[in-house]
Amino acid sequence: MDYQTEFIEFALKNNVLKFGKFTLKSGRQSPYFFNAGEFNTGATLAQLGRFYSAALVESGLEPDVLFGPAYKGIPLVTSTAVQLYREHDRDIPYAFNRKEAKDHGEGGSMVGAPLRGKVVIVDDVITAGTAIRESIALIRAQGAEPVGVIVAIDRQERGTSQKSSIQEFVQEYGIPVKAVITLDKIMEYLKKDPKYTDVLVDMETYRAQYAAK
Ligand code: OMP
Repeated sequence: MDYQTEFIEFALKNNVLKFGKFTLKSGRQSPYFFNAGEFNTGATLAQLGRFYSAALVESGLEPDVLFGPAYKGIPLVTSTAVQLYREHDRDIPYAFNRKEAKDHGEGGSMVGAPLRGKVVIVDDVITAGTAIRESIALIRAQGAEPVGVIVAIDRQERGTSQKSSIQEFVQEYGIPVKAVITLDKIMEYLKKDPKYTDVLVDMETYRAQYAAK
């Protein structure tokens, strides 16, 4: 089994990938939702880090530092760093931000390794791309260079044009985005199991309405 199929099964089993009615940050009504926050045990987080680290290695990116945007990116970047070391023998410093800048103690809004050199962002989902643009600005403000983004899922939805938000992002910034899985891959998987027949109808409708061309 390829690691993407393995990841879909893992996400379904842990109720991270869910079907129903969900309102997205963009306001779109989606028949599915991917909630990385549901990877909330030691075992699932360790496994999740394995998928992210596999995607990072496959991307060919060679970061000096990994960055996980608050809040959901924090456990993701941590487990990715751990598994990069354990599974791939690569010990890479990591950092994350606070949502509220601290004005006492060590101060500032960054925690962990200093952001310098080439930085790869580790995040959960890109839909419209708002969150990821904030991370780019944050990294540049520290004088470092964002060189790539690893996310769990590419929903392949239109941004402001006919292209997907990820395609728009890549074009605008020249920074590659690697997703462990895509909407196409999820649908391909669902097609193989009759129990998802109804879900697939809703997914097709949604894709017809919002998918990138
Ligand atoms: P954008 O800022 O529009 O790219 O949305 C990304 C954010 O949407 C993620 O960081 C999540 O908080 C949330 N999200 C999910 O977690 N899973 C989904 O399947 C869809 C969304 C979303 O609201 O679009």
